[in-house]
Amino acid sequence: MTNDMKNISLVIFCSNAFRSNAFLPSALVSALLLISASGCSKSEPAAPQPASVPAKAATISINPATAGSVSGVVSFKGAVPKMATLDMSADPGCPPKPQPSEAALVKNGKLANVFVYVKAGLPAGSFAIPAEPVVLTQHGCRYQPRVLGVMVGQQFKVTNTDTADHNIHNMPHGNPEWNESQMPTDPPIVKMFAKPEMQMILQCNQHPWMRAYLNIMTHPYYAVSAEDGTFQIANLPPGDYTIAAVHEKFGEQTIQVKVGAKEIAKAAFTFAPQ
Ligand SMILES: [Cu+2]
Repeated sequence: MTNDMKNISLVIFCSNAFRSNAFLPSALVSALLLISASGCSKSEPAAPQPASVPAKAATISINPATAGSVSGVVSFKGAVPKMATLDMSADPGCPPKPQPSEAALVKNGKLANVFVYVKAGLPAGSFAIPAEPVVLTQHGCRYQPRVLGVMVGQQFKVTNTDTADHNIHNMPHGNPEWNESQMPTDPPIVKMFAKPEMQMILQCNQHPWMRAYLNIMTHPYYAVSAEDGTFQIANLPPGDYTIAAVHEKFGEQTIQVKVGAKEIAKAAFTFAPQ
């Protein structure tokens, strides 16, 4: 029996979790099933774990000769919410002076930390999963970055560069929940997600002000607005798209854009106090 045949037989006995998931493209499901199968039978020799789902799982190739992009800025109009001050001084491993909250970062009328993504319009199929992990760092007793995205099946790595102990705890709506402490000398915590999910909250049980928002995507077409409100979503096949922008306090907005071949389509969002 070849290794592939063994994996297939293991899938039949071991894994039901991914088969019925309508969100997942079939090729990606196959890759996830193989990963799942390799760890579910003690009688089988341990297969080497791939660093990520191999690129061959992708069924959609983007033609660089026609790919376009969406570029824009997120503005904020109205009274800027007052930033709370965070007192971290109870933990000697955290900054001793009061720190500003990051819940609403407005500068010169532009809003940062808005997750902008393609909500509809992409061709059916699966997209290549980056081999590099998405990294969330605990630094200065904050999550850096506060808002981020990762693809289904991509590695998500959590590191601790502080002298403080942290405890990362996710609040999922469909993926498994975990709650793990991480000492300063501990190796990175590495996770992978099987289901798409928006705005999954990550928090620290040691430091209640620590919070991050993780968006688990089936495609790579997303960005987070920078301090000046700008964002860019590149390498898009030409088409008509619904672009959404979501902020932890100010909700979600959508707009329609048309991306022509080699074109940079403009997109603008304006949020206001709620
Ligand atoms: Cu912490």
